[in-house]
Amino acid sequence: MSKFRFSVGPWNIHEGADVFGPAVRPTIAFAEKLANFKKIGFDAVQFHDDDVVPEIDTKSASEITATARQVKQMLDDHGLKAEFVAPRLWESPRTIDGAFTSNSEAEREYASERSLRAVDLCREIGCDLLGFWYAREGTLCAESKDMHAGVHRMIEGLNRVLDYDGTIRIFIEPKPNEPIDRSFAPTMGHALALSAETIDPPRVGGLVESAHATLAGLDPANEMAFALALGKLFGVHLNDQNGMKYDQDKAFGAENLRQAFNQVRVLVENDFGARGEYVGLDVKAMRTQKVELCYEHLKNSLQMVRLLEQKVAAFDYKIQRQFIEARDYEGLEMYVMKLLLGA
Ligand code: XUL
Ligand code: MN
Repeated sequence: MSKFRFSVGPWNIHEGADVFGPAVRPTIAFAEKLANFKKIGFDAVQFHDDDVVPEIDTKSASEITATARQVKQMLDDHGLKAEFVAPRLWESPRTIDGAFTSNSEAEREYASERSLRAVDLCREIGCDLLGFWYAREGTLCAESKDMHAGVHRMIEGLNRVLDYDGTIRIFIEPKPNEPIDRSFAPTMGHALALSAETIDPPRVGGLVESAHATLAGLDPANEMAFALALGKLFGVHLNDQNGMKYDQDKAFGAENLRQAFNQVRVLVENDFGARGEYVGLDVKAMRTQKVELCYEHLKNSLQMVRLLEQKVAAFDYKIQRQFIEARDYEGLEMYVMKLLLGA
């Protein structure tokens, strides 16, 4: 049994297209995904705004509300909650040069308006958390944007949302690159610095994705611990990543078991989840995976969290203290590796 409640996004079951090749698996209907999510052991669903309302930019306000209510009903029918809504600010022709940091004022305004619609969606589907992954806030050409102005525009964008709804909470999900080269919010430190400058800092926190931290050359467990220490870890996206290359979203623990252990340890030690937070996954099946087995990466990731919770329960804090007192960190490291190997 896990002490955590888990969430997953519908995009985590996908058709397998990558930058160099087309889809290799058929599309699975949303209702079927929900049924399987529940069966596998998830409690909540993460949404982009257009996961709730497809082609949201072409829909009227009443169409948006009607579709959102249907989705809420489907969640209720499956015994699932909504965790958050994240406006998808990276696919529109109006966000080619960024959203809040676009060089075009009209495009910046589009980003804000679309974010406010995402707040409405949160309310319709029953959550109070809005997510910002700043996919295109940064540069491909280093000289193309004024970062000083960009930072203030991102804060302004956050303030617009905070001002629009007095109880909505926002997380920033930092990522250093991809699709942008130089991101304006690459790490949790950047995210929380932005938070501190808003009109209501307690309502703006961060979400750590393991792969994003790894892409920044950082330890995901430390990124989590940093946000936890400041009371700012609003969510996590557990997954894994082999070094600093393209974003892989591999099954949790598949690449770096010790780092995965330390992520679970930090979450357990700091009572993550006690304020209603979910342990979210953001994992993608490999392109080679056949459709009959396209949920395995989710099952495996959940199993890995649970197995690592057992390892955390077995972690002997007295032994840890003895090694710390002797300043024998070689010994402590070997103790952890033997614990993980069951040796
Ligand atoms: C992209 C990523 C997104 C966010 C949600 O790398 O992780 O799926 O988690 O917008
Ligand atoms: Mn993510």
